[in-house]
Amino acid sequence: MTKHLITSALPYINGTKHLGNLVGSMLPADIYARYLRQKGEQVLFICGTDEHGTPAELAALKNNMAVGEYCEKMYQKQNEIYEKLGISFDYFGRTSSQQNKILTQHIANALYEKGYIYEGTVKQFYSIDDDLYLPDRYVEGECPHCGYENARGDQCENCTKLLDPEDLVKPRSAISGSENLELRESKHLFLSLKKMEGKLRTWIETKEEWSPLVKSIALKWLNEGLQDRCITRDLKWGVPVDRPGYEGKVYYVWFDAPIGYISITKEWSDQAPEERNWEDYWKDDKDVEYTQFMAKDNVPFHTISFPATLMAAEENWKLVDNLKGFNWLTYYGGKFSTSQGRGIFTDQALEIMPTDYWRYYLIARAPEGSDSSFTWEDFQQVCNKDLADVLGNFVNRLYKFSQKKYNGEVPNVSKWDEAENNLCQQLDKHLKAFDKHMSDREYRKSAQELRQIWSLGNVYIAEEAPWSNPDRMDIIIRTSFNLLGLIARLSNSFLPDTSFIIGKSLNIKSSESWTNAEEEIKNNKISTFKQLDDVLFRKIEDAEVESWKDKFGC
Ligand code: B3M
Ligand code: ZN
Repeated sequence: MTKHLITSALPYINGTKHLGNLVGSMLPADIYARYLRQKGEQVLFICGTDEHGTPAELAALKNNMAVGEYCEKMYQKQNEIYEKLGISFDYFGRTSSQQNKILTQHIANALYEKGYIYEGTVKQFYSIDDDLYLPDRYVEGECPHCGYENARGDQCENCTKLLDPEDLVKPRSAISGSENLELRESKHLFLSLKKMEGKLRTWIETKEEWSPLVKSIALKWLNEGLQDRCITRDLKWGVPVDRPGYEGKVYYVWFDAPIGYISITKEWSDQAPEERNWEDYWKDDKDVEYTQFMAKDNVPFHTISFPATLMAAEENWKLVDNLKGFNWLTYYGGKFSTSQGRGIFTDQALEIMPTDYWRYYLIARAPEGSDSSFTWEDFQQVCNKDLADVLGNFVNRLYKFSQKKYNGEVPNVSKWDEAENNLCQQLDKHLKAFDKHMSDREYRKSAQELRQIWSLGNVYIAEEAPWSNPDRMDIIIRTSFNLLGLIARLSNSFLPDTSFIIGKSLNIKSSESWTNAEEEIKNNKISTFKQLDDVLFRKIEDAEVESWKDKFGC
């Protein structure tokens, strides 16, 4: 049986993530994992925090903490948030683990032996006052082209010209503002990407199922010609380079982070070595289907540098099969930004509304074909219409009426009429479409089909009106409960909490799979229902929207 390996891009450790991060990786990966498990597939869903690099060091400094201590705290915090959001990782690990250190060094050494890593020198600013080599974007100064005073060492945001830090007039440290800088030359390791161009191209050309977004990013890099990359840094925090003469240097964060997918799988298997083996997933095994989820800015690392690393090591590492890339979720058309605190962070979101509202809204608006814009008004409208007016309304009507007339017992019936045949026909169409979109990882379309199915229930009960149809009352109530049981299971990957609540009330397992419309609708499997404690979905009021806009700005 084919095993499914699913990874979502590893979130940076610095700070809680915003909704844009969630919808561009973890949430769709979770929906895919849940869907496959429900279909009886064997799934391993892996993620973890990306903990190295200067941003982590600086965030720790800002918080007055040692970097290891800071990472520990943020790891716990992020882990907790994803659990609340219902993200069903099989394992959520860390790139600062011992496993990642060993594996990163191992792969780098394999590359070195095979001639894919060579030594070179790099000139870099050293800030004497900060006691730190400054990465390009942490050097600021005057742009030599337009005179803009706050140009960064990688680019001038005023005239957009690409820069090297040495180009800046009066360079200073972006961390302390100190101008006490020295340009120092130091020894580093380089990865020969150029040598891998041919192999990468051949591999990418076989990826027919990759979306145009992903494929065009990968091909653009290839067509522009690959540059060898410096894969080490003069930093203290990271995976140390275990090579004489490289004391005090670490691997670049983008070198060790994707290796984290493998080492986190090893963390998972080290927890129960008798039953689990990480190599079953990672050594080129035809029986593993590997799917990655990420936002578009991560695509080059996953289509070029990481696969090149794995291929060049010549150790039979498993490469990605399906790569699902996302555009940006914007906040009123502008950028969500962790560093500027703009937009909504996952922990704040959970204080405002429960998990399922966010999951449904985000996935219904997933930035698949193009960027998509979050607004509070849109959030209100989608939740009120789809969740409260359609799904919520169907459930409320059904329970309210049935409680009075049936007192917790779902009637058994043996005959169905024209209306039920029609319902089955329509349902069949939507079920097939839903299944297809889910297995194609087309989330907007899947959400639309799911909504159509909720709507079938709502329309059915309104049109058949059991309250004024005593002859058919039993049939209509039985059919409605059957449909609701199906809806609970279909909604499981989108609305896990709601699905669980409905399932519990009907005494069915909401994580079970489904069959076809006829079998689902024309049966007597559900026998009882328990009243729900609360309304399923409440409406979002205009006043709330106003207060959120005030609080978060827009
Ligand atoms: N941490 C960037 C990001 O969170 C980066 C992804 C690593 S995936 C190996 O967008
Ligand atoms: Zn400029």
